[in-house]
Amino acid sequence: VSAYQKEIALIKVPFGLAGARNGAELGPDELVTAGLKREIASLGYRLTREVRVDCPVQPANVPARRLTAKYLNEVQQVSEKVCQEVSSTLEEGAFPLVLGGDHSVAIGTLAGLTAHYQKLGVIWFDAHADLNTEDHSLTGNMHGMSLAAGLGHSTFNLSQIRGAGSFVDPSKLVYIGLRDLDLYEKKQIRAMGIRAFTMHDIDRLGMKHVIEQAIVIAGSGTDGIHVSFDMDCLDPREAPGVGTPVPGGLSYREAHFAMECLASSNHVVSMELVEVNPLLDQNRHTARLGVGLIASVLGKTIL
Ligand code: Z70
Ligand code: MN
Ligand code: MN
Ligand code: MN
Repeated sequence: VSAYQKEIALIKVPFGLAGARNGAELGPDELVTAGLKREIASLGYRLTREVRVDCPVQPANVPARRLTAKYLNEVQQVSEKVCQEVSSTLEEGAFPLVLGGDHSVAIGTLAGLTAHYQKLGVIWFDAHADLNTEDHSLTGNMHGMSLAAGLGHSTFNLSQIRGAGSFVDPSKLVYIGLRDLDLYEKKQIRAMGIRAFTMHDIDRLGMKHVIEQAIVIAGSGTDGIHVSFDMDCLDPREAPGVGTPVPGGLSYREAHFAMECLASSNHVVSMELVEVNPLLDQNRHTARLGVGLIASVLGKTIL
């Protein structure tokens, strides 16, 4: 975040229909209750916009047949609204902070960001690659398809969202924290040559090297870096309140250090934090970690 940019918009997206289970729709309120707005204010930001995107909730009758992309219409509706809010925020010169919701909210965020930035860098913190298409997904859950939509691989993609810009450039995309990939996703990462720092790479190289490389890849020759942070990148022993916990994840310290490095890079232009699930959490612990990570990206330092 650049020092002069001290205006921020809070875009809450209580949408959970594209996730693996109920509860992600409660994420935005949980993060606010955990003290997010206090942190933002004490860092000296002016909250210029605070919106709660109107999101469809679980209909009475759940789709019976197995769909290739469940709740596609709902995801499309939400994506358009998020796109609009992110676009307006950027037009006003403020920093968009998007709170999920499941990770399908990233489709709208990317749509709004690409409308404003010609060359967007993206760092995607996640246990998962979210690269499935409607034809390849084994679950039909669209939170596992958000980057495929951003890159233009899936049938439902950014080009179907009113106001969206062009697709994300795969050479400016970096993954951090991967450890649970479907076969198709592995093939895609290799075929597209996407820079992916898996948990293996973090163990081998250390987070310092990994985040420095990620900032170079996503930050040089781009208009800025979007941080898309899926809370399931963290180890579930520390962050149990997520829809799809996968063992062997990032420690809070590693993730927190990465956020501090991102802040001092001055390249971050937006952030979203998704997949906080209060129903699976203990004592709001996961949301509190989320607030700490956001505060660090926004410039909070220990000393
Ligand atoms: C799996 C799928 C996923 C998040 C789980 C899981 C995807 N690859 N994404 N949790 N955030 O269903 O496509
Ligand atoms: Mn994800
Ligand atoms: Mn994930
Ligand atoms: Mn630079």
